[in-house]
Amino acid sequence: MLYSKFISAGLLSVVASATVVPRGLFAKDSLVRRDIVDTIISEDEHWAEANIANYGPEFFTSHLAGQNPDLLYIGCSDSRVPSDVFMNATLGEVFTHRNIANSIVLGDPNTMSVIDYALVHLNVSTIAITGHTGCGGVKASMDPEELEKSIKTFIKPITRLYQKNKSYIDALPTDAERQSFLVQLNVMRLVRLASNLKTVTERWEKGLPLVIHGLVYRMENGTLHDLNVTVSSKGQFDELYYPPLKAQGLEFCACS
Ligand SMILES: *[C@@H]1O[C@H](CO)[C@@H](O)[C@H](O)[C@H]1NC(C)=O
Ligand SMILES: *[C@@H]1O[C@H](CO)[C@@H](O)[C@H](O)[C@H]1NC(C)=O
Ligand SMILES: *[C@@H]1O[C@H](CO)[C@@H](O)[C@H](O)[C@H]1NC(C)=O
Ligand SMILES: *[C@@H]1O[C@H](CO)[C@@H](O)[C@H](O)[C@H]1NC(C)=O
Ligand SMILES: CC(=O)N[C@H]1CO[C@H](CO)[C@@H](O)[C@@H]1O
Repeated sequence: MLYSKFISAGLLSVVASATVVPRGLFAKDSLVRRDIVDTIISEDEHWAEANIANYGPEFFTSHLAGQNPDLLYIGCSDSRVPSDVFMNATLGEVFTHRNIANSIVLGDPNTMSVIDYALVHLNVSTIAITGHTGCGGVKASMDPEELEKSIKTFIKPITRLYQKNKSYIDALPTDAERQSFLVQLNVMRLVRLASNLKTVTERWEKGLPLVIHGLVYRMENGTLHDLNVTVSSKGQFDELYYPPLKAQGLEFCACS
């Protein structure tokens, strides 16, 4: 099957680590709330001083005139998927939007304003829509009944995606495979949806470059995985990537 590679490639494998992971600065058992803020203020002071020591005051002042990032990153809010950290990005490089399950929900002014601002005002040339293995929002979308209304509403498009492909997903052998597959299918859905947004198609109509990528971050080992559903012109997703999915009996809407 054409897309069966997606299933095994994204598998969750839980590996017990023998080495000692650096202790969290904000470990809940040792700090009260006030200490957390003291900690971030003092950690920030060290970070700012170290950057000035290494690169000079221009490390900060060179950015005062404005930003000119090339990349819009859309990812999950999950604390274990910190995009600037895993991309080793520095100031001015990445315009970032993170929310529950790296969603783009039509009619949500938060996400839409980020996308419109990035495209129209910042002129970014690349969008990276990035899911991740072990995504709690995607997992919850398969059984959303007990969730708070705000969350249930926000992830409803993923619930619909699951329901539309339920018998396929349910037939996968393990929970980890079901979730991993839905994470990947959801990113594909979002690449398709993004490629139909007005500000996106307008940019293409003007002949400006814009490439939209679908990626998955693997929490197991910190690597980014390209789903190879890259689009750089109008209609490309439907031409290249949707037909083989449809032929397999998988489907999703570009409309929610
Ligand atoms: C992160 O990027 C900086 C340059 O911005 C580089 O000096 C550093 O080696 C990079 N870190 C890693 C782990 O690659
Ligand atoms: C926007 O970026 C493209 C390259 O990605 C460049 O050709 C164009 O001149 C830029 N437009 C503005 C207004 O900066
Ligand atoms: C990370 O994990 C994936 C599968 O879980 C594997 O295919 C990939 O090679 C791993 N990469 C590294 C650098 O360990
Ligand atoms: C995407 O393409 C790269 C490079 O050709 C390949 O290594 C990777 O396995 C592909 N990913 C999927 C999901 O097919
Ligand atoms: C390929 C496949 O099994 N597709 C299924 C996705 O789920 C829906 C709803 O359960 C089925 O109708 C499809 O056949």
